[in-house]
Amino acid sequence: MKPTTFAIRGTVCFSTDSQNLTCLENAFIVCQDGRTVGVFPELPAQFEGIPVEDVGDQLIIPGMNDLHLHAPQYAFHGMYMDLELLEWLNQVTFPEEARYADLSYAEKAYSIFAEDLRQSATTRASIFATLHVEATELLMDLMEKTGLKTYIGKVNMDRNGTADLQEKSAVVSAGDTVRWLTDTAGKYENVKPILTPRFTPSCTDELMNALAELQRTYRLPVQSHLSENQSEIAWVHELCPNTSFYGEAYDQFGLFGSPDCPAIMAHCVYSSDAEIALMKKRGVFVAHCPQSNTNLSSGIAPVRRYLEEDLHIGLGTDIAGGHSLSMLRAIADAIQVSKLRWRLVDDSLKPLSLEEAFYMATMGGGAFFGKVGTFLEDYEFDALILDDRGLRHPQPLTARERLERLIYLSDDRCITGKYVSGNKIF
Ligand code: XAN
Repeated sequence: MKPTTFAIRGTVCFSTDSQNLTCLENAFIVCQDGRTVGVFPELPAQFEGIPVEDVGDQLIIPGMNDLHLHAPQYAFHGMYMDLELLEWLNQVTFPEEARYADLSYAEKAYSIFAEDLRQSATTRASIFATLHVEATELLMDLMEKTGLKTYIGKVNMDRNGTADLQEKSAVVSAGDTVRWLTDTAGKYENVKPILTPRFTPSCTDELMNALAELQRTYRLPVQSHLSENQSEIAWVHELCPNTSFYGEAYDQFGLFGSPDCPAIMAHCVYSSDAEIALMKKRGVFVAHCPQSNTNLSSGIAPVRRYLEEDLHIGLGTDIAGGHSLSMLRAIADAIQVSKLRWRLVDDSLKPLSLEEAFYMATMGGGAFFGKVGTFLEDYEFDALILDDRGLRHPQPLTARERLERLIYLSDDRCITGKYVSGNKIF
């Protein structure tokens, strides 16, 4: 039987809020029933005799929460990076996603995705599938087996797709969504459904109305895209002349979330003051995707502003606008693009610190999943064990320095252990 109470001993680093990182050497983290009891310099007397995994000098950090990625696009990650969003969708993304009508292709591609995500730094994720019900269910089955905690969405899109990637009507799209929700209800421990209208240009008003009804019936969270690219924003303005900003195109149907059942909106590169105010009111989670925004030449989101305004904010790899599945890489990317924005766009918004970007990848995004993303008491115990012995250095480094180097230099081979909700993944 799995022990329900155990401790891990090593060098522990975690955020306590968006500004502060705690690092403790030779510390014990005690986990009970999947949750953190606390981090201690010595094992407290009441826990004497529990199993202790001593990881020596290795770092123990909270698991990474990827707020935005597309599983079907993993098949072309690292390719076709020289287009902007709308051309990239039509020429590359939609043709690839159409292939998931073929379950044998879906099985091959999704098996690679699920295994690579299992071995990555990600412990929780919110994932787009495609519009296909069967392939989405297959992805859910595969992700369930990884032990990672994920939200997965069957995509809705009934306009502006391609001949082989578009649902026939709003009625068909909503009907397929109900079939998907019914098929998968109560089936999984680790996987939950999330409503996924692709973005406003992909969904008719009739479909948005039908999804809003499903959202209310099933109390589902929502994920979509928002204010990513200037041509996209101009298009939404044409499609929805009754709205004054993009976010309203979701909100008018009740699909912009609410504080008790929030929506994740990916990108938010060009959100106006009014859009930011509404995001705050509705408790929207911003999924900042710096690598994708660079690859698709979309722009640089004003993340410092979102932090200052106290919006919920996390990071997304946005596979395959983003080319790397690594959330550690996403932390470094977020810091780097914030420096370029500061120098080239707006010198009033200071660049992100390591503390802030690490917080976004762990606690910031983790809040979407519950009490997740840190080692404070009663948070779910999601952890990574990181071995940096391969990153040689002539003199001893502080724990914070070692963490920073791992963020900038490590790859999956440095991840020697991974826990989700107290369960050992590897
Ligand atoms: N808008 C999108 N943006 C993006 O980065 N990736 C997508 O697949 C997509 N669909 C709509």
